[in-house]
Amino acid sequence: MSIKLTDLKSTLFAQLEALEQPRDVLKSPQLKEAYAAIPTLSPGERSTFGRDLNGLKKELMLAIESRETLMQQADLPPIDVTAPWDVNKSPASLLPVNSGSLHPLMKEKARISDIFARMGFVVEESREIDDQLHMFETLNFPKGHPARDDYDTFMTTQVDANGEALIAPAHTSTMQHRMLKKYKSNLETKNGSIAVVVPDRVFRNEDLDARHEHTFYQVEGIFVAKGVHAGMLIATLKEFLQTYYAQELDVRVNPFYFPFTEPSFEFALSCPFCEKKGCSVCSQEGWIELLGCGMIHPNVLKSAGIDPAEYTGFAFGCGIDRLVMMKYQIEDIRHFHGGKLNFLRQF
Ligand code: FA5
Repeated sequence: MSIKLTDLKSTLFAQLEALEQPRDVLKSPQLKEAYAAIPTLSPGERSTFGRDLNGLKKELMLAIESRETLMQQADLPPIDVTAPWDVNKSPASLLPVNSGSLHPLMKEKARISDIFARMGFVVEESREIDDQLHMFETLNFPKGHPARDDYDTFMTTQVDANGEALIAPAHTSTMQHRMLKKYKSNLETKNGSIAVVVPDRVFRNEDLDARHEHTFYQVEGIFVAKGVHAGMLIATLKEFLQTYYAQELDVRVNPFYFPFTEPSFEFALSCPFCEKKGCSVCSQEGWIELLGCGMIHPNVLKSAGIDPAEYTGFAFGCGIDRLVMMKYQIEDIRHFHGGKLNFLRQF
């Protein structure tokens, strides 16, 4: 018996390592030769050699399969250990990949900014922590003013240079003073004006319901020039709202009070959920308040160094969440931050 199985094994495993297709090792001439030798052996040798050769082939098959598995894995992308798993499946599998989308409020914020930009307004950002000087004092709310209570918000333990707690702004009007100062030099140019909108996030210590969130979005508008009057304010807002909703609207303008505007107004839109009959979304009023506005108070202009005898202006602060609720007939503002994919996927 001239074929030694230990030598054959080394030869076959060396061939396997070198081959691109592991299964081609089964066509090895040395293996064929070993099988061909079986009938030539004596009956005693035949059964031992045949059994050992079959054992060697089994080992070879296992080695082929493990090399094939390794080769397949080398083609796979690396495992992302942060990927989300669907643990409700057994065994757990990767969740299907759905490309995400912008949150509906962010999409609408971009649309709103776009409309105002086309109307000639500059778009600026607000901030998520501010001081009481900008939130109140420069807006004509002196210390202890009772209207401060309407803007109750979250406070930090950190204090500013005056020893006052920093706060999460309750309205985008916190940017008015900064914007008036930043764009004041525009007024000196011929037909110059300040025209700015600030769409951003605000925070309130609020009793939550279908219309009230603790974190929501507003868009602040500021326009200052010579000879600006309330008719311009109402026309600008109507133009914006009709462009946004792409239709004629049923709007109600009521006198209101804000310390930083005089006169002040409140704009409401007829409730799309009950056609003015009254329902839980509009608190049985038939109208939904969308925004507050008015002619900028002379003290606010003065504190930014603008002479109110020469310039007048209007300002408004509109709830973006409410605008979007009206547009898509969303009956509860809390859906926006509820994190439900079924809700978000509709947009
Ligand atoms: C203000 O915040 C004033 N800064 C608006 C303003 C700006 C007046 C400039 C004059 C000049 P008010 O608190 O009414 O006003 O809020 C304005 C709008 O924000 C409301 O009309 C409403 O649409 C929205 N809003 C107010 N509170 C909430 C809340 N908790 N959840 C959702 N939206 C709200």
